[in-house]
Amino acid sequence: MGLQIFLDGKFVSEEEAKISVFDHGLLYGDGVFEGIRIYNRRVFMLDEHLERLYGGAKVIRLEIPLSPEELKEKVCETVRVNGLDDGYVRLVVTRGKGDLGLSPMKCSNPSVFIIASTIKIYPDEVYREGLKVFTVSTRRNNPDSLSPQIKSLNYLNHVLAHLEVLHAGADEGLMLNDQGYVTECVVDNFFIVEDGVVKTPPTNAGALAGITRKAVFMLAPTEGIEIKEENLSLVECYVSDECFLTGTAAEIAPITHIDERAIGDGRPGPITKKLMEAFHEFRESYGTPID
Ligand code: PXG
Repeated sequence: MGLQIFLDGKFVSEEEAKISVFDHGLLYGDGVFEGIRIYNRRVFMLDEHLERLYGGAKVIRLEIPLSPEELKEKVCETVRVNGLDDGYVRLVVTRGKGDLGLSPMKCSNPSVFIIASTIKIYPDEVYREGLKVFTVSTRRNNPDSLSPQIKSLNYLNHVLAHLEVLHAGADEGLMLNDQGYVTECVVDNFFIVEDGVVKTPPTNAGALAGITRKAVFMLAPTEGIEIKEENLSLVECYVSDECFLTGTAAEIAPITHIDERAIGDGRPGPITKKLMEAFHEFRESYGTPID
């Protein structure tokens, strides 16, 4: 049996899960989304994901037709219906069907769909050996043009960056802002370790307020590790002691090379490993049980 997809109030098969060609999510990338992990029959940090989703929707004046409580239940139900103990949920709210003009006011019914599936994760060796990252020439959206805080369906900035990463044969990309400071990776947040202190760019430098990033901010103090937000230059990253990235799909993964420079001794560092271990315990127990 194929996937059961929640679409606008009911569960339908993959074949039946269709959206109109007049949906402004498709015509203009007008909508918001979340990617969420399921660990051990729990939806990991679901409240935090919903807070970000409703926040982004508010900014673009998109009224989600379900309350956060209702949506929470629908996410859990979609996971249950698909019989998943571990997996990945894609939650999407589009502006809905309108006419060919830009106006969202002509779209009266936003669409909500939820896909619960499995996830292709990096092979184990990535976590043992680390990733190679390449600085892309595509700059992160200027927050005055499109706030990186809105996890919108408009991902061309990242698609362009990802094409560069593929061309370079790297694992992930590093994106700079208009001032030349590091913001984040293409679909992950970015961290360095300098003299025992974990540092990551502030969200107002152009980084998404990632949920896994937030988990690192929760875990670091309990591990006795100092963590702070700071603008980072590329040079500072090249000479840092350790680097890692965080994201829903990647979790916490070590970065061992940036632009062909080995970070530290070119091996995953001790603080990165400590945080990875802490995260492994955290992910199993933290979250909303699906039943
Ligand atoms: N930055 C950007 C720009 C992202 O899109 C993250 C950071 C990490 O945030 P979380 O909340 O996941 O810790 C993201 C994550 C995927 C996928 O399949 C992930 C994202 C977007 C598209 C696909 O992993 N966003």
